[in-house]
Amino acid sequence: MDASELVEALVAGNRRALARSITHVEADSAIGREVLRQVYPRTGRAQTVGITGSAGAGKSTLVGALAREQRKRGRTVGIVAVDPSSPFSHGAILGDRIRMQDLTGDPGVFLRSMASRGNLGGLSETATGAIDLMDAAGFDVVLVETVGAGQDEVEVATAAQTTVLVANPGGGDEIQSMKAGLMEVAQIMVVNKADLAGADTAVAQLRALLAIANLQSWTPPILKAVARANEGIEEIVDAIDLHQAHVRSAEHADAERQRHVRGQIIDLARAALHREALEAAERSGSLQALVDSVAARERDPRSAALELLDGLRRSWASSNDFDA
Ligand SMILES: Nc1nc2c(ncn2[C@@H]2O[C@H](COP(=O)(O)OP(=O)(O)OP(=O)(O)O)[C@@H](O)[C@H]2O)c(=O)[nH]1
Ligand SMILES: [Mg+2]
Repeated sequence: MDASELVEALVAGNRRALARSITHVEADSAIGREVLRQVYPRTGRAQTVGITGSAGAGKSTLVGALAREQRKRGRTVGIVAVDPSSPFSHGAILGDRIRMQDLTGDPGVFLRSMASRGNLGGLSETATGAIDLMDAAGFDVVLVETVGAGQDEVEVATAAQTTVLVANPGGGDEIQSMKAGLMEVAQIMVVNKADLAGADTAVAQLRALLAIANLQSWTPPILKAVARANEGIEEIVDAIDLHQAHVRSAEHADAERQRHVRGQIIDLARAALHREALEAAERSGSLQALVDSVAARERDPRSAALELLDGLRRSWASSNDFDA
């Protein structure tokens, strides 16, 4: 099937076409790029929700619980689980399959696990693409889970309209080390595992971080949940609905749309630039030469980085086919 046929089929609700399109996007194939181009005008209907937070915070359990609550509310759900390519995540994918087993038999749910493409590909590229495809395929809600590892946390925050940050009690040090900037990219805070001691302390720490964040027109609620026991889930879905109403309200829609799209463009450009730079460096062998020279202390790393960029600019100027 070519791109137009894939788009036509996935918009009509064909699951196989959706799955194939996501595979193309994952591979960053020409068809994948064309499908994304054609599909974009048909997006914007779904609630897109990113679930981020550190490893083991309970994101998958929460995604499962949120999906079940959304199904109770009569909404169809697409789920994108993004795992880093580590041995740890293979276990996680298996665990997720078990946690979400009941969901996979539900025709109103479409679950897709994707591996992030290591350092060559941005999570933002694949996740944003998969979200758009599920949106265009007509799912009412699209949930994206990601293991938040520094940069990726911010990236997934631009992939979805509503980002839920999952923290845990006893994660005090971790919460303290979170940057206020992270507060600015999450619109809902959840202290999961509130059955464990210290949940209120974690809430207070998050509140203190929020107090110094540079917030715009939306103040993130801080909610407690026990995802494993299905507690606090309705409140989270209510909060997601409220935030979605906010971003779609006549008063805020334009500004929110601009904010979201601006972040997406910058993240996608950064990911493309990162990939281009690495590919060009590996192709020309210039990276290895610079590595050797910095390792021998003939150059400093900063000069080497600037030289690498110079080389990249020259290759763009001569090839004239920068096609990100
Ligand atoms: N006590 C308690 N444990 C929970 C709760 N929610 C999830 N867990 C447990 O925490 C562990 C990790 O849960 P996951 O849902 O896999 O967490 P995750 O954030 O998706 O983990 P990774 O994807 O591997 O980063 C599992 O053993 C869950 O059963 C909760 O509310 N309370
Ligand atoms: Mg998980």
